[in-house]
Amino acid sequence: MPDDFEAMWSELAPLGRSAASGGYFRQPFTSVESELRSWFREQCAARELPVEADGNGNLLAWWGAGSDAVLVGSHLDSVLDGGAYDGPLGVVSSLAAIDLLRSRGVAPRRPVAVGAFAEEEGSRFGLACLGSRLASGTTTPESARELRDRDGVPLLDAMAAAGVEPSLGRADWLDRIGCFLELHVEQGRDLVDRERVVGLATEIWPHGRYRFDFTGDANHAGTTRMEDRHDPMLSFAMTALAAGKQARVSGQRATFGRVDVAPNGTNAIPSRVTAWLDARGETDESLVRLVAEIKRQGTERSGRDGTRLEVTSESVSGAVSFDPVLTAGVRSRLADRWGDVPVIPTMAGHDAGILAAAGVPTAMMFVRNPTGVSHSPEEFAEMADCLAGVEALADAIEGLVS
Ligand code: HGY
Ligand code: MN
Ligand code: MN
Repeated sequence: MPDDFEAMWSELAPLGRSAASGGYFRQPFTSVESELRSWFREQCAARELPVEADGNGNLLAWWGAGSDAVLVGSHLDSVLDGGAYDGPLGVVSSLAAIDLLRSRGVAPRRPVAVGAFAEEEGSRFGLACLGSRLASGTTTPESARELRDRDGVPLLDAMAAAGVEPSLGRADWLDRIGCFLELHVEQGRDLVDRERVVGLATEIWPHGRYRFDFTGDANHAGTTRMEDRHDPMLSFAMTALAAGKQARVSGQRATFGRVDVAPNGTNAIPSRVTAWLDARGETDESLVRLVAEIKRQGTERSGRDGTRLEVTSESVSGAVSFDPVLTAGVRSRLADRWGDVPVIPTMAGHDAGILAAAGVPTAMMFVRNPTGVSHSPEEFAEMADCLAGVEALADAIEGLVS
């Protein structure tokens, strides 16, 4: 008898959990992530689901073989100090949904695949959805080979060290996928405000990551007169304030969540501040406008500070609309048990967005999160809601394979 949802969830609970914060550090190709991958393989073995590794770090477990498969699943990695649910909820729910379908006696007419995608958060190599980008050909192997983590470890070395045999590039499993349905914890309070347990997604907002390099002149913190300084920290600080204000007034999102300061000493004016902007906009045009305005204000301030600013787009993902036919089909399938399921946009990126942009008919299902918090230890879903999500996912899959 394979483990049920609650048993699987409690097995995962200690893996990568920080005793200090209660949050998770499940960075790709680390020893803890290897444990997660082994756990996934063991669970699939217990269900007699053969697992395929694609050389990009992604794992796919197959219930049935052939083409036109219904792909479900999500990712096992987390942001730095993240929650337990973002990612693993979709993977664990998919395995539990297969158990439920088997107990219902469903004999699928199409294969069902459960995916566990690599480096969805971009928390180690900086590029979100790295596994699905490589598998879909959205990112080239050549550019991925250039990726390094914060300690300078190249992606391929990290993969090899984790026992993942790298063979980067478009995956042939993509040609065997008919559609993708990713279940995810909600990362806002839409469902809780509506008192609904499950929802579906309409679209993903365009979003991107931009590196802001501010350079100035290192000097003594005591002996350098204030008017003689070229302090890149001041240029950055003003740019961060401008980003917050611009996003607020235009109804978009802008966040500087990561900063690297050189030489990072208390008694020296920094020579360089590198900060990463995560920006998201309602449309492709509004995202471009937002980033351009932040850059303009940062450049203007740098001019006044006698510092220099260089902005590099590290990744930009355009607007994604989920497949309306697939979404409507899932919605009508869910209507019997779940009523009129809300369909809501999301400002978060997902592997579902990458595969949708690559032409795979894709839909997303959300499970209520009472805190509305995500990318933080506070992220949460009630066990009863998780189990309801499993049932809804099983209902949706059953509709697609019957
Ligand atoms: O950052 C994101 O939007 C996603 O959660 N990976
Ligand atoms: Mn996330
Ligand atoms: Mn996620």
